[in-house]
Amino acid sequence: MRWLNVPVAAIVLMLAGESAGAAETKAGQIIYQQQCAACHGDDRLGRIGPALLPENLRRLRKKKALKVIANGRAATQMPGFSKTLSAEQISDVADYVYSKLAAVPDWPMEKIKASHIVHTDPATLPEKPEHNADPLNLFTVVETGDHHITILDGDTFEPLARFPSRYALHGGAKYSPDGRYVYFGSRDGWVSKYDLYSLKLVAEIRAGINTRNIAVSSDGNWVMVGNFLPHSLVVLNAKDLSPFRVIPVADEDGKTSRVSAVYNAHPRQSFIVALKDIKEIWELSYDPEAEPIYGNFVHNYRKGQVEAVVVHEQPFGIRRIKIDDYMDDFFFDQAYSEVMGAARNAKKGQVVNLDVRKKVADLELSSMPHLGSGIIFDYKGREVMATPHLRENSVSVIDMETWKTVKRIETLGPGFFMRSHENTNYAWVDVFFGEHRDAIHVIDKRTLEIVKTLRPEPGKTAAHVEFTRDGRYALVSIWEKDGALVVYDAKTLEEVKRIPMKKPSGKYNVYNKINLSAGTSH
Ligand code: DHE
Repeated sequence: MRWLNVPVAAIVLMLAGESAGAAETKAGQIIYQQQCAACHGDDRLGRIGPALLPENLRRLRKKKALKVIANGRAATQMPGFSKTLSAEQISDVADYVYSKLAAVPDWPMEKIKASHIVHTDPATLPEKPEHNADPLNLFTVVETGDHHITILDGDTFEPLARFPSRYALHGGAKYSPDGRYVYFGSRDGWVSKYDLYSLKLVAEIRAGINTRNIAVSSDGNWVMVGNFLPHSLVVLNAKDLSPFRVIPVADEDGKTSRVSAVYNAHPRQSFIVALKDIKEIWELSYDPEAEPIYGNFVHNYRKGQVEAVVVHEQPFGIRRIKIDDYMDDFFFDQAYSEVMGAARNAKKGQVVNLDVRKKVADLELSSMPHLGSGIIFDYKGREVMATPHLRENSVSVIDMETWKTVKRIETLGPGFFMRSHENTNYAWVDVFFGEHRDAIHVIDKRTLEIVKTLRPEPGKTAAHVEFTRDGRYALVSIWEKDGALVVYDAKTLEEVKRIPMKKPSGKYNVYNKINLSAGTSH
């Protein structure tokens, strides 16, 4: 092993008594402090570069990380280190950044406040759109290939704007109720707000170290951020993203938990939160008329003790719903009174009624699908929910009254996303994994049969479909670094146009989202 400008005595001292693996991690730590800390932070929590923690790097295979350290990352400020570091040293740095921190890092209010950036004073924003496109038929396209966003005109399919995003956005882009603003969450905890009238970035803030997803309230006043690291929810003022409250996530015994996901339950005027490590679902109301919540607990997390029982004033008092099992994520019925969900590894799903606040049925779901993927539609006069599975070659169609599975539609492989629209008879589902990952099945909602399998670019992953506001066109991603959006006529299933994009992971139509189309995610 070669060393970089490090006194031998220091190394000997550091490595004394360490196992081989730990020694490499230590060696990596030293190189990290010299070469990487300036951009990624002394504590690995990120600075101008992203956070380098195993939780944040879960989507990046170690082999790929080695390549990035050696060769840099195109279109970013990440340089390559192959000329400065040996292969062994690069491997040591990778070992270090994939090693867990000794303690769950904190990200308190002061740090959140210090990260706040207002790019454009909200008071200076125009009253009308400064472009000629239909503001409700825009698509926000997240391009994870080079971490950019494209705003696409949904009538002409021409890009209106393209700008850099924070590193690794995940989850759907969320709109203000009038569709004017779009909000993004990154896995690194950054939340960004963009104005679709002036095509300008409004504000950004880092609300966590490793964030799960964000939700926007139906009154347009709040953004709720659910974090993996630290174990917290963070409420932001939607206007300029200034922080309003940090809510630690813990049960009555002080056991803390990661947030699996947070969603806005629009008719309830509340946020519903799924938790990964506590058997509870939380409801936090922002309804100004909501009753105060009694009997919540204040914890001293460091001591693991309950210190007081308090009344939580609204907004955002915590209403706890105890459940039988953990809930990794869930899906709402159209009325938002019931949620269907499951733990990732559970044998059965569960249906929980949010009004009676308990489980009301078991669900024939052997494992939870990738959420944000299910759709609702009418099948023979019954409301059904359909979703692909991450580990099974099928789409489950479930009756939302009896909670029984109506049909399992066999597919060519496990899928990630399913989409439809009120104005089409078809539902589209991708085959994200395996040799048929280039395939998209088109299912007839009236017969639950696959009527066509499209292969937009043979050999290249095809995924994530979203419709134009009128449902006439379906946009499919070619999920490759040099990928594309392929526009299909939703009736003839013929290709209409191809727009080059850098791994367009998801696309979100303003109208369909703000009108809560049953064919898409909200
Ligand atoms: Fe996602 C949405 C969870 C891996 C791309 N994903 C979501 C949501 C959740 C979730 C809870 C809904 C949040 C929302 O929209 O507000 N995703 C998970 C996982 O638990 C999982 C399996 C593992 C993980 O790493 O977290 C996972 N997701 C992925 C990917 O590997 C994908 C394909 C690529 C990526 O960017 O990481 C991916 N997830 C997406 C996308 C959405 C999403 C594009 C939004 C879908 C939509 O149309 O709304």
